[in-house]
Amino acid sequence: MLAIYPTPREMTAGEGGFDAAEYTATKALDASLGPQAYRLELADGKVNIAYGDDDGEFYARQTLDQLLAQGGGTLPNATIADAPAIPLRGVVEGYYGRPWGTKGRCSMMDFMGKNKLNLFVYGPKDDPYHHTLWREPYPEAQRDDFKLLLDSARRNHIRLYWAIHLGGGFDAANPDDYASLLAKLEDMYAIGIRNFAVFFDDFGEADAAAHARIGNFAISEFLGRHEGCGPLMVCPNVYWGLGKHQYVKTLGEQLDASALIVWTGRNVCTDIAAADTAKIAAAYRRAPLVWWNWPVNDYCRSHLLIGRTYGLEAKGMGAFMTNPMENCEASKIGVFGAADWSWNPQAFDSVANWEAAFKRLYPDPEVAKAMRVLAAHNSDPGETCMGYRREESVGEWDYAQIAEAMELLKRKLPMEAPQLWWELEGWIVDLECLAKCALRLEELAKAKGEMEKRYLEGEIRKLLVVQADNAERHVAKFQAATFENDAKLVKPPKSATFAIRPRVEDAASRIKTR
Ligand code: LTM
Repeated sequence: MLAIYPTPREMTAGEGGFDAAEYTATKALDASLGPQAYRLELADGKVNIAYGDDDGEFYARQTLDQLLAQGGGTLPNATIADAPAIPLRGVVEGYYGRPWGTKGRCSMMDFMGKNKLNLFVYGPKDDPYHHTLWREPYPEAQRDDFKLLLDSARRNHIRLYWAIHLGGGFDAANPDDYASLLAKLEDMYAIGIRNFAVFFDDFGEADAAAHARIGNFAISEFLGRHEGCGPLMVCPNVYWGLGKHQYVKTLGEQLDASALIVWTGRNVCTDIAAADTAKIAAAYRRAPLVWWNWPVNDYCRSHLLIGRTYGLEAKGMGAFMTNPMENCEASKIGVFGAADWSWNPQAFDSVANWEAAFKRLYPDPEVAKAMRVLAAHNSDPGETCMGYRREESVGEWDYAQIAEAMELLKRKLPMEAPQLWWELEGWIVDLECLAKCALRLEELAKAKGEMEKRYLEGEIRKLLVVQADNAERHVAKFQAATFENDAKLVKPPKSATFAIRPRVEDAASRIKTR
């Protein structure tokens, strides 16, 4: 069975295959295929690649690499005709919290390239030069970092947008602020940025006329006067809802038609329904750029969100991007889902995609299996002001198997995936403690003798101490790795909050107080 991700639009596999070490390849541009499209024909020792443009050629290579990687030395006889359903699709680093850093971003862009995502929006809320210090140029070291990002984006056929956050910090009546805006855009252009976004979310007043004026100014006075710039992206101040808000209507009317306008859905964190998209498109007077607030966890920072991707309808979207967690490596599970879904929503199989994510991301099968166990119990944001819930701890589970899986991750991740271990240690140890507590509680329920009961209660108390120490260590580690303002918001890790944790906590609290 061929397993290509993202799932190709058309794929026919014939009988048999041929030696992958000895094939001859031809490559030809065929503009009739259209942008980002490609056609791969593999038959009897020959590989023919036709591509609609450079992106299509790049995507054909990604598919061929996957075929080579999984064929065990053989390439199948097969034909693949492929192109994305959503032309612009990717990731927005747009959360509150510890920014990913250049290494994380470059690693994410390599992953995105392999998975045929072509949009990366740089807008971490806690980068001061993006937001509070928007007037200031980046210090030298960070300017060099942008050059690395641009290289990575180029290699991976990704459009890198740099966003400036002007909400609450721009006086639309002050000519000096327009001059400062031009100076900052000019400076970022000199670094090599060609795609610009202006954000107004969460800060400042909902003044649509002012926001349209600022956007139109950036378009006419900057983008229109500089070579090679892509369309302006605007994140409004009211960026959710069904288009009834006067701010949204005015922005739709007054912002230049070339601009992309962000929308998060009927709520800030929500599934995306086509009927809702149609409503906002009418108000925006254009198809929205969907900013999907999943798997971002900045509003529920005790939670790790590595569940499956579901709840999306593509119809009417102009473009799509997922807003991930501050945990860059762990977010790749969600990004893998977003990539597959946005390339071919019709064929998207949410469960199969999620299962495949572990195999693709973690080459050690034992680690892949254990990560699947961790993910089964870490996907629901819990009760929050956003009201967004996700399935968690579905079906039956086995506490011994959970504890064993977490022990395996503790043993293997520090060597095999140190960055992932750095991010996840807190949740792994927490789930291990919960599972071990649950096992002890089961034993306690069956225990007859007083001695045995006291012993088991003691063991549970010890586990609760390990769990509390783990939480403290996690908070200290995350606080040390972020900015002062953000450090106050770091929360202890909590695994399995939907089903397992409440049961264990309830029973354990009775023991604790005895
Ligand atoms: O969603 C948008 C447009 N803005 C912010 C994000 O920065 C934040 O990550 C998410 C989730 O909390 N919510 C927002 O309102």
